[in-house]
Amino acid sequence: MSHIVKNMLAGALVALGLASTMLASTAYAAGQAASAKSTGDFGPPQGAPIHAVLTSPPNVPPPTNRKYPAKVIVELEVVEKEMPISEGVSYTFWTFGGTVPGSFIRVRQGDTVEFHLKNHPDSKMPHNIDLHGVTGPGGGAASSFTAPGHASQFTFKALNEGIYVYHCATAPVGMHVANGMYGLILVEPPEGLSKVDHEYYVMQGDFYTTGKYREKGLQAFDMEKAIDERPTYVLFNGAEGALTGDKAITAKTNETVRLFVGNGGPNLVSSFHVIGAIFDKVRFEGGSIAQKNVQTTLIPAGGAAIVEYRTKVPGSYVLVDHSIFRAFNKGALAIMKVTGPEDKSIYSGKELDSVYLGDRSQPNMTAVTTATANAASGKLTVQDQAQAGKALFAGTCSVCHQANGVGLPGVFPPLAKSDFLGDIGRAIKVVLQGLSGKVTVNGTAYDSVMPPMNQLNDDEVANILTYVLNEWGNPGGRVSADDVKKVRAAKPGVATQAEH
Ligand code: HEC
Ligand SMILES: [Cu+2]
Repeated sequence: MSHIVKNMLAGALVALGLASTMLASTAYAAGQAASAKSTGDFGPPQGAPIHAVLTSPPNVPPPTNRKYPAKVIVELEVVEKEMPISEGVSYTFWTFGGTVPGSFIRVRQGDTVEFHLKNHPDSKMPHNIDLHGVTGPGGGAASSFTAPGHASQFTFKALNEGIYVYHCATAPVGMHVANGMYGLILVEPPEGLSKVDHEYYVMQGDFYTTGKYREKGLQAFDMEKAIDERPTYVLFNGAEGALTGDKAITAKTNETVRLFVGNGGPNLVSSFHVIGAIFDKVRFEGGSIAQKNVQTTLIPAGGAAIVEYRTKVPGSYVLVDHSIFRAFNKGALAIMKVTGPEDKSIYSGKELDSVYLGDRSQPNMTAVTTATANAASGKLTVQDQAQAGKALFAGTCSVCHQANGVGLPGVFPPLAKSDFLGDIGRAIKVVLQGLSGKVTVNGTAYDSVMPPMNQLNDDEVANILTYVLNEWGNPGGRVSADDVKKVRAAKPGVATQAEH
């Protein structure tokens, strides 16, 4: 064998090795395989122009089911509107299509997209759009600057398949994004995505209000908090409870679920996790490589991922940003409710919603909205307060004192028929400052620790205690937000029993 032939053979072997590695990685990620095979489909648009179906979150438009590139017309309107950000709390959002996140757009790789951006006549601000799926300066931003009552148009070819964020890029850009101006556009690979039973649209964002978390009323944007990256709320789909209780996303057991998860920011990176599920497949960063068996996936601000898993056992699966204070104290919590038969070989336990869901374990918290509205119009009743308090007690206090208020022997004293509750001022103090050391409740001694719960607002403490006073055979009575305010403002003495 000549030298040359030997070298050629070696070269061929190396090439073969490479080929088999490629094969292995192709098999590893089916989606990747498909897109690696396809050379794209970038010919001129065929057929009559198609009007894109846009959907509001958490819905996703149906697959394009197209085998050829088309001209697709997208019409999106910017609307500035006041909407609830939490129960009894509202915020003036700036939206693409009237929702936060904005309408979901779905096209096919190779499509020529004719984009029409309208800005509603009632808008106060000019807006534009930067689509990360666009190849071209500013992602369309410069061509789409639109004053209130105007419309603009630009055209782009969807060159790269994947899931992309779009957002407003009008100065001050951070403020436009913080007000909810972002959404997702899916550019399907030419062969489409694999068939699944459910597709949902979930997008995280951080919000900055002048008032505290859950402080009632219309809240203004706080530029200073935004610059300091100190969000008041971290939310999925623009509001607390947007995807919990009777608004939870749903599936049956043994179904495939695909989540398009975006992060609008403006500031935070999301550690996206579903409690109780393992992602079978994640197209992290929205890219074409699929990672398997993922517990938590990072979603950068201005980024997105495609997450897929198969549901196996019924129950409530909690979607969180695993930077966990954001989930339990800033609102970054959503629920996927899976129904169907149990499979004891996979999971045998009973369902304990309240452990992870807190006050979101209920169908809704409209009682809080009602109490807030009635307080604002001066018509707040004891019943309103008790109903709102009941909703807040669940998960906040019930974890220890139990849903029926009886506590746990030797550890958590009862709130049901508690003789300790005779002194309302002291009860308020216990909630705001916590309690430790020996206390005697109904003749039984406890020597344990209750953490302070001063993250609760005045109206929340008032409503919780009003609920407690009027429940479980307790004597009744009423605590006002003003009572709580006074105790909070007073010198922080310790809530000992000796004061009694
Ligand atoms: C993490 C567990 C825990 C949570 C949550 C909790 N408590 Fe307590 N609570 C305790 C413990 C423990 C004591 C007794 C402390 C001691 O032994 O000094 C106590 C004592 C009290 C007392 C005085 C004793 C009594 O039984 O009347 C009141 C009133 C009270 N809690 C109300 C509340 C309210 C209202 C909430 C919800 C806002 C709440 N607690 C949340 C653990 C908790
Ligand atoms: Cu804008």
